[in-house]
Amino acid sequence: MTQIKAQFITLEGTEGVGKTSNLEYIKSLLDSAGIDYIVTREPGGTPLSEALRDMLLGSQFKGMSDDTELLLMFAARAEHVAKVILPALQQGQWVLCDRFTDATYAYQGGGRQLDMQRIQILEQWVLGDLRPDLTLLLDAPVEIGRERAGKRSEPDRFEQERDAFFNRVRDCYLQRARNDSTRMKIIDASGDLASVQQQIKTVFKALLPS
Ligand code: Z5A
Repeated sequence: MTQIKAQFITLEGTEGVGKTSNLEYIKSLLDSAGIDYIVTREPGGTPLSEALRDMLLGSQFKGMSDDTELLLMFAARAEHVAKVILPALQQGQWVLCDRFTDATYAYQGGGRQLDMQRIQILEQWVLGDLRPDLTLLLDAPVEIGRERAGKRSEPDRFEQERDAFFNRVRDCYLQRARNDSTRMKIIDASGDLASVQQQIKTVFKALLPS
């Protein structure tokens, strides 16, 4: 079997597009290929980052400023990268991460309309040269994702935003994917799970050792 360097793979998309559901499918593809990997998420992935996640998503600090939100996202990421992501990649383990910095560009940049240059500065500071090798952008109209997510649980601090916010988030994701099409693959997530998984399988076929 050809050995390839440990890959850093991220999943992105607006709420309810099916990241969690398809993560299970991706795990099954990696398992079948005998790949050693870890699964993690953002914000979160370490005890400190999970505590920050609770602050960011919960209702306790509902009125936090947009800058605070941005800085907390990167504080959580700094800890996650240092304690989990880099050590795993250095040991040859693949990393499968539910959301990463593209989410900051999309939500804090697109959604909250914060200055993209500030995000770039923080990205450079916190990540240095680290970038995902592959990002799957699960894309579906905002109404479809909201309808799917709505069937599930109490809305978090982001899920309480209006459709205009999520449409800016989606537009930003799509723009980034068009500008970086080698790394970011757009998956049409509006159809049934089987059709989404078929597209994911095609992307992974090109990546996994044969
Ligand atoms: N955030 C941020 O602002 N800045 C950042 O830098 C980062 C994050 C990293 C937490 O994300 C929030 O943090 C997020 C952005 C912000 N807020 N929002 N919105 P999260 O990933 O934990 O939360 P989420 O985006 O809301 O994820 P989710 O609701 O768990 O959605 P999902 O994982 O994409 O969907 P799912 O749970 O797999 O599926 C939802 C339902 O749809 C479920 O019942 C499935 O069975 C069903 N489903 C899934 N796919 C299909 C298809 N194809 N057909 C039919 N039904 C389906």
